[in-house]
Amino acid sequence: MKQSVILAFMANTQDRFCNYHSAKSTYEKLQLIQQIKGLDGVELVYPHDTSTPEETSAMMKELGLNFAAINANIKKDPKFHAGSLSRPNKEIRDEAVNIIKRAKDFAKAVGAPHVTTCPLTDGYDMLFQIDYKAAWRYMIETVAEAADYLPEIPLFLEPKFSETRVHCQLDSTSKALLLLKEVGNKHTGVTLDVGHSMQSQENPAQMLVTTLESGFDVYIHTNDNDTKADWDLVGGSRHFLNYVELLFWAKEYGYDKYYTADASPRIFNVVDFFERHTEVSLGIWNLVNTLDPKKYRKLMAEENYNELMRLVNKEIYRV
Ligand SMILES: [Mn+2]
Repeated sequence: MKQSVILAFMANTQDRFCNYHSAKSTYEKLQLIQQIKGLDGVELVYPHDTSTPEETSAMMKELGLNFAAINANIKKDPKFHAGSLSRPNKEIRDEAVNIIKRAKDFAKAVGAPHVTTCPLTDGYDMLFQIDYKAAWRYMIETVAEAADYLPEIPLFLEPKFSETRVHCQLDSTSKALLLLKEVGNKHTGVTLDVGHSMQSQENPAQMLVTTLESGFDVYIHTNDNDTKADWDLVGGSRHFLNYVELLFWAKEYGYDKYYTADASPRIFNVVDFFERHTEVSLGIWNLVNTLDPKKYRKLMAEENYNELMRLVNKEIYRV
């Protein structure tokens, strides 16, 4: 199991009420990642965490870290606060697509495997706020253009139910999958964020399988929450069995990308917080490797639910 983390969580973050931790340079954040046991990958946000490909690569190499993904940020700039890929204004849409294209150029230059983007500002707050027809058509058009560019660097879309819009345009894994079906480019996939999926009342394991069976790739972000909001807690801290089931199916499909922690330390010590995350993630991975998938899938085929429950109690919960 390869584990990585999103660089931004190494330094100051904020919610509506508080600021947490202090600001750090990209190099200082990378140095902190190097201290965390169980991590050797980084997801960097383009363009906020990156300088030139040469400079960024040199820092990563010096610290012995690998690129898990490049995250194209199409929400932070004030011009994108009300949306980016689905906006009526073509200039804004073009600028968002351009950021994804430049992120792909950057990924190629540094040897990162793919680009992911989370269009969190696309969507709406009130009813009668946006033209759903135009927004959906624009979203297909802009994602298609971004996906067509440099296809050797695949583009992953990360859906989320809510925040920053009250209702995001890509409000579930299914909606992202539907968009990818409309776009019809095989060099695309879904960034399956465990917490986002659960906030959309999905089961992450089922959505992993559904996406892969539909012919699209998956990249996994790990964390946990209470299913009501995207709290970005340590993995398994509230939904242990969901995490076990996700890794069970990821292993069945031979998932070989990084598992990237998209978790926010807030009141916790940053290094300790991520060590508890990598520890539980690796622990669950090791646990999954003790299970016999053939046995489980045979019982599923036989609809032997009682024996499956017994096995979960005995082999997973170990009670
Ligand atoms: Mn995420």
